[in-house]
This record gives sequence, structure tokens and C-alpha cells, in this order.
Amino acid sequence: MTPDSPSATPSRKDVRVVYRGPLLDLVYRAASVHREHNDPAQIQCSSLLNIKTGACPEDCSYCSQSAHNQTELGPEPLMETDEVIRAAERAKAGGADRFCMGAAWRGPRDGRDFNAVLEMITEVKALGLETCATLGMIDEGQATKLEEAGLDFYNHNLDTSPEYYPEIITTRTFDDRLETLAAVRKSGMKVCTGGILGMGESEEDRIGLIHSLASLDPHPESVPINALVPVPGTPLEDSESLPWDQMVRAVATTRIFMPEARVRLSAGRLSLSEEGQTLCFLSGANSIFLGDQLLTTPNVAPGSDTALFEKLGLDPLPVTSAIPV
Ligand code: SAM
Ligand code: DTB
Ligand code: SF4
Repeated sequence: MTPDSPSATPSRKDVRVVYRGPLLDLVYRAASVHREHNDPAQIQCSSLLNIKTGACPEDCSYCSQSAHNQTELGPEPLMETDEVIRAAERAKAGGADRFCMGAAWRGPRDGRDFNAVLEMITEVKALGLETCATLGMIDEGQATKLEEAGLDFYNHNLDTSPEYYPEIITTRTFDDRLETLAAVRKSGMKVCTGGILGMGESEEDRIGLIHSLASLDPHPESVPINALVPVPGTPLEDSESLPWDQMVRAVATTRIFMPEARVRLSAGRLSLSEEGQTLCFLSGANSIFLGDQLLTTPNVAPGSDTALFEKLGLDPLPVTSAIPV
């Protein structure tokens, strides 16, 4: 497997060899692949909104919203549609081209709340924004309804390697996640899937995660690479922070094996320096979450992002050109 044959499914060894190469060679190679397949000056900006907070029955050990974790977050019901639309308008005014709605559900239950989410999607789309949602596990019927409502992307992360996964979540399996991704793909929506680094996993687990993502056929259109945001009251609250070079290696390897995907430098940017982020952008990250809030935790202030983009010569996508024709 080489950057010249990006469509071939790589073996885990292929991914390992690339991931573990000398860092500067890896960055150089990823930057070359990025320039061959994408406009390196372009950066896509998504904005997140947590439309339903807390009391989630799943036991994801990183998450502030799991009912299994004793965090400070109080549960809140599904937001009203007009509040969501006002937030989407603010996100658009702030420069986001994609609006991603997240719900602390194991999966949506058909009925009033799911219908309300379908309405939100249609109305956000009508603002000229790309739409994304992350609502947990969905089946083919739900995926079709979401697609028909105007949902462009469905986010559902593999989170980590298949072997480390049971250390992190026990209430649903890695294969459950693959099933949801298959339903998303079948519906015609675009697939957004990635993972979290810095959860106490080994380098081999990070390699396994990227291998699993690159084995999806076709490749996901969007790949968020998150660094754990340690949340007090979760089992991972005292996790050691991820060394910056591991983030760079993960982004670069993702770019090399998925040359055309949107690689998003996602949660955890607050713990990266401007220089660390710059290396990630050079290595092929071409998307971020814009706005001072992720779902439940803080994010980089928009002014700092604008200043960094100016320094680096990165141009956020204009809202309208983000809509596929
Ligand atoms: N409940 C839905 C689900 O899990 O699919 C959607 C919301 S969930 C919060 C979306 C994703 O956010 C998770 O799959 C995980 O990858 C990421 N995430 C959650 N908490 C995080 C944290 N503390 N640090 C980094 N990423 C996190
Ligand atoms: C993704 O990969 N990262 C986003 C989005 N998909 C939904 C979520 C990050 C959440 C960070 C922790 C929080 O704010 O609760
Ligand atoms: Fe629930 Fe999603 Fe958090 Fe897991 S990551 S506990 S499914 S909100």
C-alpha cells in the first residue's frame, strides 16, 4: 500500500509501518498526499450543538453524559426546534458551513423526539448549511428518514481499536458501530466516523483504529480525530495527556490512507499548541470544530482560530460552496 494506490485496502502492517516511520518523513509524505488530492489552503468549519444532554444509558467511559458516570452535568430534554435554529443561524454568522447536532441517546426512538429532530434537520438545511447529526445507533429505516429530511452526514465514531474497545464501552459492541455505519452508507448519507486518542490506549490501538477506518469501503467522507477531553467524574478523568507527536502521527497516517477524506482535528485542540495544530494542518487535517463550545466541554475561542488561519493562510469554506450540487 502506497499513497499512489489509495483505494487498496491496507493491511494493519501497512498502517503500522507508515505510522511508526520517522516523524518528519511521515509529515512530508502526508503533506504531499494532501496536496495531490485536496486544496491545502481550504479549511472546513463545523459547529456543534448538543440538542439533548445527559442521562445516557450507555457506559462510554470518556463521556460527561453517561448516566454511569458521576459528572456535574444535569440532564436536559431535547431542545426546542426554534432554539436549535437560532443556534444554527449564529453558527453560520460565525463562519461555520456545517452544523452538527448531537444527542445523548443510545439511539433515537421513533416518535415525537425523532420527528422533532427530522424537522430540525430540514430547517437547518434550509439555512444553507450542511447538516450532520450524531444520535447514537440507527437502523436502515431511521437512516432513510434522516436522509429524506436533508441530513448530509451521520457521525458515529469507532472510537478506538477493536481490541481496546471493550475497555472503554461495554453496553454496545464495535460490530454494532459497524452496523450503524453500514445503514448510514446504504441510505445515501455521507459517513463521518473517527475516534478518540489519549484514553490509555497503546500506539498499536491507534494504528488499529486507523486501519479499521481505512478498511471501510468506500472510505468515510469525514474522519474526526479527537483527543480525549478528560472530564471529572468519568473513569478516564486522570488519563495522561496525549503527546502532541501522537496526534500528528495519527492525522498524517489518516491522510495517507484516506487521501480524499475531510480529516477533522476535533476535540482536544485546547491542549495542543498553535505549533502542534499547525503540524496537524500541514499533515492533512482540513477541518475543525469552530466555536467556543464542543458538546459539553470548552473549545478554542473563535478569535484565536481566525488569527491562526490568517497566520497559516487557511481559508474557511464559504457557506454556499459547501453545499454539494
Ligand atoms: N450519543 C451519540 C453517540 O455516542 O454516538 C452521540 C454523541 S457522542 C458525545 C459523540 C462522540 O463524541 C463520541 O462517539 C465520542 O467519540 C466523542 N466524545 C465524547 N466525549 C468525548 C470526550 N470527553 N473527549 C473526546 N471525544 C469525546
Ligand atoms: C466527534 O468526533 N467529536 C465531536 C462530534 N464528533 C460529535 C464531539 C466531541 C465531544 C467532546 C466532549 C464534549 O464536549 O462533551
Ligand atoms: Fe451516550 Fe454518546 Fe456519551 Fe456514549 S458517547 S455515553 S452513547 S452520549
